[in-house]
Order: sequence, then structure tokens, then C-alpha cells
Amino acid sequence: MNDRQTICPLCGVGCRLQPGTDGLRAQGAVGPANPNGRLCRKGIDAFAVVDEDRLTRPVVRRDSDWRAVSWSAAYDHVVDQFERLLDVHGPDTLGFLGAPHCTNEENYLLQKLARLLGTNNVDNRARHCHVSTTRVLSDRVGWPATTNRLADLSDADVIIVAGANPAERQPIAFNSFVRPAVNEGTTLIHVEPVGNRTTRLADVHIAPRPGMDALMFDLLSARVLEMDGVDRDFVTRRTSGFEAFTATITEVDHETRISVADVDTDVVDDVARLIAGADRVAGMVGTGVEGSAGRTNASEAFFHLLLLTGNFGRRGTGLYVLRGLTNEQGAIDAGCVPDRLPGHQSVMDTEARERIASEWGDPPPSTPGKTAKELLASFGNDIRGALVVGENPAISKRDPEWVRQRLNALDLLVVLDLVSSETTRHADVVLPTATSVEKDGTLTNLERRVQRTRQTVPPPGQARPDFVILRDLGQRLIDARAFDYSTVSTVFDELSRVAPTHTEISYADIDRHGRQWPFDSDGVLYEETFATPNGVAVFGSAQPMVELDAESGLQLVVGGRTSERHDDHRTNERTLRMHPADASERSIESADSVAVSHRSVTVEAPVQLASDLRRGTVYLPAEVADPLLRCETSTVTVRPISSTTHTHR
Ligand SMILES: Nc1nc2c(c(=O)[nH]1)N[C@H]1C(S)=C(S)[C@@H](COP(=O)(O)OP(=O)(O)OC[C@H]3O[C@@H](n4cnc5c(=O)[nH]c(N)nc54)[C@H](O)[C@@H]3O)O[C@H]1N2
Ligand SMILES: Nc1nc2c(c(=O)[nH]1)N[C@H]1C(S)=C(S)[C@@H](COP(=O)(O)OP(=O)(O)OC[C@H]3O[C@@H](n4cnc5c(=O)[nH]c(N)nc54)[C@H](O)[C@@H]3O)O[C@H]1N2
Ligand code: SF4
Ligand SMILES: [Mo]
Repeated sequence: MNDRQTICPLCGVGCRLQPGTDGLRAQGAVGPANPNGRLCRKGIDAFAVVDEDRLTRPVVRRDSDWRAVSWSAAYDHVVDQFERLLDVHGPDTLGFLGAPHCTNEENYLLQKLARLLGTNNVDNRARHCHVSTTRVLSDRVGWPATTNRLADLSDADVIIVAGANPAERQPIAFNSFVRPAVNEGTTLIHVEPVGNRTTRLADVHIAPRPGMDALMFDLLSARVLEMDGVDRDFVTRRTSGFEAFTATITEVDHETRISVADVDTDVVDDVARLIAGADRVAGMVGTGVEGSAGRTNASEAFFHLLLLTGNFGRRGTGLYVLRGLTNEQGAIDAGCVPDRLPGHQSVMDTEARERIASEWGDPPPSTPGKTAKELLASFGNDIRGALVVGENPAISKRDPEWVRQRLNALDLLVVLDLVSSETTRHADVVLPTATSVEKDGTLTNLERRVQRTRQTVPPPGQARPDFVILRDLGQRLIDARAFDYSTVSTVFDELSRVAPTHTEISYADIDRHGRQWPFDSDGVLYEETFATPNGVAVFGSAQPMVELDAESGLQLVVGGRTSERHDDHRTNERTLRMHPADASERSIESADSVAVSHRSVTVEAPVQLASDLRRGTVYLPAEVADPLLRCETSTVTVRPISSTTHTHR
């Protein structure tokens, strides 16, 4: 990897790139996540973050007056205010949010700062995008992370993608690994109520009723059992709880589940036969399986299907978590989690706390802190001061006015960001930082690959890398020795000493190919044993049955938010997608404007007809659907707009 090459900061795939000849558009460079050296449309803009909107000087607000100040004045102000809050209210009234856009080293310093100040109130919002999947993985196999390498997908006989659209959301991973596998004969199954670019490549499209995937995955497990498709040897040697699981699965009422999940019996049978007959099956999940109905957990049911058929611990198998942000994995690996220390160890684990104390001088607190959601809700009440590193809590599914009130209710809000945002507008101190193409460090992509990011261009004006700011604040708020880091490599090497995931990986060893954690995994987790206390994977039980909502109307499915700053608009149009038959029943034609309503809330959008949608389901991108999401509805009515309609925008 030459000195001009770095890692794309714009999503969790982690493509390698370098500044193009014009200095603005990025040029792809061959890397493990982009073996053809390609970039997506968004990645080409990796250096365009370096634009006129950038923050270039620290600013402090007194009443409504913003003043540019020197770095030392800004630091003094932050330190004075934090110390005052600590004296008056104590450490658990502080909250720390970040930083999936930042490096592993920066995340490590952020949680170290929080914990040495005396609180576990440190979290990041992106963690919640995949929380049910990662919980299943940590509870049942060991690590909250993708189990295999992207490159192993070529060994899969079957790939099942559920609740995700990697063709658009992780395009280079999709085009470099999934598409070639499918072209070579791998069967692609897409579990998706709407249909999108990923569906276009799929051999099988199953469109269960939104939220009901768990019931369908259990049905598949039940059918695989009946077909004698269980990998008996694997289940006996490597798992526990199989008998109890089977007992609950054989009890499931197929008829009712088929009708509630609204899937075709023949398709379920065909897919079960495919899975039972395949040697290697890999699963990929995104945010769409996170909102399961009732107490069901789609990721858990999907996991059971893979475990039952022996699809862990070998190339071409496993479960991939399609993470969104560039260092979402690294932020949690480094410990920006309220109940987990670096390396996913519990804050209550005595041994882990001792290991950390021997490095830090003091142990971290042992009481779990507040989650990102709880922190936001406590702003101004239990939480008086917050340090936010590269997060934008003001953009959320919550009512924007409520979020504004929460942010304003803080005694002190310090934000580190590249640009001004809705969140910086409510801050007392804003510190200008550098993007990852402007700084050194490491980022961990969605396949657990730790890669070096390098400074290829300098940060603008007085902006500084988050690493420098967090180190300087640590030196001033804790003591100079605990934050005595001359380079990022000294931070990474400390992380490797305290985090079991990173043991024996040193900064100097991270070469052209990056390094997947753990050190000795060769990219595939759990080849011999699972990372559970007794080394075996643990079965749970079948998912509880769900009653169908009596509420009538069309079911609303919402797609992920698109970043305002990048060229996303072509892939996510602000239209309501609707099945032609549902449209004609309502006398709606393509491109008509419609009102999409739940009770008193209405949003407006032009209609795009799409026959790959489930009948009875409509789809809106998040930025249009937000007002509807806030009333927590899953059903809407749709009607053509008449001139008297009042709309909510
Ligand atoms: N271009 C671009 N790429 C991005 C981002 C971006 O802003 N722009 N953001 C990144 C981030 S932060 C994230 S988290 C990822 C998100 O990546 P994805 O999780 O792939 O996001 P979505 O495109 O919303 O895809 C979710 C899919 O789940 C489907 N779905 C909804 N409900 C259900 C259900 O009940 N069951 C099933 N089976 N499917 C359902 C939806 O129709 C949709 O197609 O994308 C990342 N990639
Ligand atoms: N309404 C609604 N809300 C959503 C979603 C939705 O679909 N709809 N999606 C959710 C999802 S999937 C996610 S992942 C979250 C994302 O939530 P956030 O991560 O909070 O939001 P972003 O806008 O992606 O990024 C936050 C900020 O990070 C800054 N940043 C980028 N790089 C750096 C860096 O190196 N250092 C520093 N200090 N700052 C940096 C950017 O300038 C930006 O202002 O949002 C969630 N919120
Ligand atoms: S796929 Fe993700 S990491 Fe790769 S170029 Fe596109 S945005 Fe960047
Ligand atoms: Mo996300």
C-alpha cells in the first residue's frame, strides 16, 4: 500500500482509494474489499468532504453569540465546564457519543476518557442498526461480528440475503463478491418484501409479510428437519440445546405460520430443499430484519436455520452483518458500548477490568452505562453534559422538536465534527476535525478487517484529527501520563493488549491486506470451536407466534436514510412505490401525487409502480416517511391528492 492510498470513509465495505489526478475525485486502488480497484459513485466523492462547508476553527458559544477561539481557549473552556459538572453532579451525569465515522484509536480514546472520568455512559447510535443480529451472534456463537471473509462468498452454494439491499447499500462488496459467485452458479435467495436492485440478481425472491420473517425462517427449519437435512455430525459435536430446539420447532403450526407470514408453501419447500441439499450456505442480513413483529427475532430464526444445517466455521458459510458506517464494527470493538469494554468484554468481568486497570492505572466502572437512546432521553435531566464525536443525534426517527429540546436542555454540549449540522447548531463548543482521508489510524470493515487509513491530504484551516483532540482533552481532564500518546500506533497497540479480539495484532503488522481479527482466524471464525464459555454454539427455541394486526390499510415499509451530502439521489428516489394492482384499485396511476396517511399525519409523494412489491405493501424512503414513523404505525392509507388535502412536509 503506497503512501497516497487510504480507505474510503463513506461505508463499512472499506474500499481502498487514493486522490485522483484532479485532487478531488477519488481513484480506486486494489484492496481486499475492492479487488478490482473499483469504487461506487459515493466513494468517488471521498475527498469532496473537503469542501467549503468545512469547519476550520474552534468556536465557543456564550448565550447566542458564537466566537471563534484558539485551541487552547477552547480546551480550557471544555475542561472548566466538565470539571464543574463533575464536581456538582458527578461522572454519571456525563454522556459520550461516538464514533463510528472515526478510527479505532479515536474510539478507544473516547471510551477511555469516559471510563477514567468514572462513567460507562458511552455508546454509538449506529450500533442500534444491527442490534438484534449482533446480540444473537454474541449470545450464541461468541462475537458480535460477521463470521467470514467477503472473499469466501465464492465458495457458497447458496447465499441468502434478508432485510438488506447490498446491491445499493454496499455496492462494491456486492459487485466484487456476490455477483461473481452468482455468475459462477451460486444460488441467490432474496428475502425482501419490496424488491430492489439486489432482487434483480436473485434466483429466488421470497416476499414475506413485513416483520414476519422470523415465522418464515422457523418454517424453513421445520421443513429442513422433516427432510432430514440436519447436519447431525455438526450438531452433535459442536452445539448444545438441539433437542429442546427441535421440540419447539416441531410444534409450530405450519398452516397458521404460512398464512401469517403470507408465503407460498411451494416456495418454502423449494427453498428448504435447496438449503438441506447444499453443502455451503451463507447468510447476509441488514437493517430490514431488525424490526420484527412482537417478541420475535428474525435474525435468531435465521441463525438457527444456518446452525442446524452446519453452516458455520467453513468458507462459504456463516452470517454476514451488512454494517453501514465506515467503522461501525471498530467502534464497538474499541468499547464505545455502555456495558462492554474493548474487545466486547463485560464491564462486570473482574478479570477484564483488572487487565484494563494494569494498563490505565485505574479500573473502569463496573455498572453498565446508559445506551445512546437513553442518553438522549436523559439530556437535561440525569445527563447534564455531553461530548459528541462525529454523530448527529438531531437527525433521528424521533420528533425533531423533542430532540432539539433535549439537546438544548444540556448544560454543556461539545461536538467534534467536520461540518456544521443540526447537532452543532445546539452545541456550546464545536471543535473542527479531520476526515479519515486526512488522518492516520485504523478502520475495521464489515468483515472484521482492520485497515490503515492515511493522511493523503491535510485537514483544512485549524481542523485537527479527533485523535489529537481526544488525547489533548484526556491529558487535561485525567492526567498527562494516561493520555501520553505520540502517535496513533501507540494507541492501537494498547488496544491490542487489552482487547482479546485484537491480541497479537500490532499496528506495524497491518499491511496491504489489512488484518482480520482475531489474529489466528484466517478470516473464518469458529473453525474448531465457538467463542462461547464451553466452546459450542447454543440453540434457543422457535419464535413465538404473532397475531396479525387487525388494523386495515397498506403495510408501510421504509428504506434507509440516504446521506444528504453524497450522490445518493439517483438510487433512492423520493417516491412511494406501490404494486400496480393496489394502485388501480385506488384509481392511481404512475407518477400521480398521492397522500400517504396514518390518522392525522399525511405525507405526499409521487407514485412509482413496481410489480416486484408484495401486494398490500408500499415503500417510502426514510426521509419522506419520518413523520409517519414517529407515530409508530406500520399501516397507511393511500389516496390520490385532491386540491383540498393538507400535507405534512
Ligand atoms: N448509498 C448509501 N449507502 C449506504 C448508506 C447511505 O446513506 N447511502 N447508509 C449505510 C448505513 S448507515 C446502513 S445502516 C446501511 C443500511 O443498509 P440496508 O440494511 O441494506 O438498508 P435498506 O436499503 O434500508 O435495506 C433494508 C431492506 O429491508 C427491507 N425490509 C423492510 N422491512 C423488512 C422486513 O420486515 N423483512 C425483510 N426481509 N426485509 C424488510 C426493505 O424493503 C429494504 O430493501 O446502508 C449503508 N449504505
Ligand atoms: N430519520 C432517520 N434517522 C436515522 C436513520 C434513518 O434512516 N432515518 N438511519 C439511522 C442509521 S442507519 C444510522 S447508521 C444513523 C447514523 O447516524 P449518525 O452517525 O449520527 O449520522 P451521520 O449523519 O451519518 O454522521 C454524523 C456526523 O459525523 C460526521 N463525521 C464524519 N466523519 C467524521 C470524522 O472523521 N470525525 C468526526 N468528528 N466527525 C465525522 C459527519 O460530518 C456527520 O455530521 O442514523 C440513524 N438515524
Ligand atoms: S462501497 Fe462503500 S467503501 Fe466502497 S467506495 Fe462505495 S462507499 Fe466507499
Ligand atoms: Mo446505519
